[in-house]
Amino acid sequence: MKKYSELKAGVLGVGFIGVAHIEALRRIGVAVVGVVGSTPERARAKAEAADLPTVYESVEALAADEAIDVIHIASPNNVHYEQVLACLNAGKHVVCEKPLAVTSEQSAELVAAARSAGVVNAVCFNLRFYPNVLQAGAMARNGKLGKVNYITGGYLQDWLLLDTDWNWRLVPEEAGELRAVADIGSHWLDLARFMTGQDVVEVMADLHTFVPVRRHPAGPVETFATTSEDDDLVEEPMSSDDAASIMLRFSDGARGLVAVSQVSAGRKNSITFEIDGSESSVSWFSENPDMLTIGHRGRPNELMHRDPSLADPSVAPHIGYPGGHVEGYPDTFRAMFAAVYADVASGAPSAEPEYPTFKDGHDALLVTEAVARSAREQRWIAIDRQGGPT
Ligand code: SOE
Repeated sequence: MKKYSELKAGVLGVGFIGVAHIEALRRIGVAVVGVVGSTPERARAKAEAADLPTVYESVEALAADEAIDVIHIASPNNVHYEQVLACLNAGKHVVCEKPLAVTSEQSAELVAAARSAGVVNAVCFNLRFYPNVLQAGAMARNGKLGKVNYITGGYLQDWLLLDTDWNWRLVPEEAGELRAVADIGSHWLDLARFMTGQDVVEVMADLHTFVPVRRHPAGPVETFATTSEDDDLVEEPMSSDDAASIMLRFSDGARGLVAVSQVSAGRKNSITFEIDGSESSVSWFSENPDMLTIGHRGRPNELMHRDPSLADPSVAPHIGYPGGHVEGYPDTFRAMFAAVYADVASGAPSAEPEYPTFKDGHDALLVTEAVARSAREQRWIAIDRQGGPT
């Protein structure tokens, strides 16, 4: 059993999310010894500005460093598959940002490859680790709400509202065909499945492109950054989903409804859910993450503070601070990586990992592919889980 302080990590991708990984790893005491960027020049510039560790020239060079135990992949979606394989083949434990790959064929192969390599494998559905998401899930799965009937909510942002907003996520060759649904809808769909313990079995989806033409600079624009009107802007016709409305059917009979949008003015990173049971409900809003509303029919509703002394016993160990010391988005990475590195420190995945694995990443791709097909064919589409990795 190693101590976290004896473990070494490398990070692929030094954009918004890559730096969030580095910060969280430093908080749990894991040394980040190397990074790789889209180009060595960009990585060196970012490393200089953000006090990042050594820049490696390539993924292969980072994977070849025998001192590194774990590699985090926070690069654009289109290179996840090849980078995960390179790291698995080098015997590394792997934490990959969602989506795990751009197709479920690729993700099925990565599930099998991680299993045969016997290494810890995680997909960064970090939003599960908001303490009140963990609490809501414990209540739903433990019968505290009665039978779970209806799950609703949304994931709304506005950073792609303007026609001058730009990012690699808008480029199908880098991000894949689905955009808002793959980027943030996948988080909400994973939360619904995780909290209820029910798989999504059928979907009916309507996707829409509200910004048909965008104007962007020639070079890359970092996530959540804005483009100046003074740049030399290039016009680009768009076809990926700015927003989506998705109806859901779950494996134990529950129904659901989710709104996904990256063009909702004023919604910066707004996740909401309500889980309605036959006896009670829970509802939550990510921009006020410490509070969980518990709804009742025959008695007053309750407003519960995130508080390790009040939380379900399965939740308390993942809470970092006492009640009232608000925990937010960055803390979800810390809590998730603490769970992942407990397995890394033991040398292998536990029988029931407390974090989302490649299997969860594969399931997310099966669901989002069904969403894309439903929107194309304008009908309910069932998710086929036969024949895939078990
Ligand atoms: C951009 O939409 C983004 O950075 C997503 O890619 C992340 O997964 C989400 O957690 C925050 O917003």
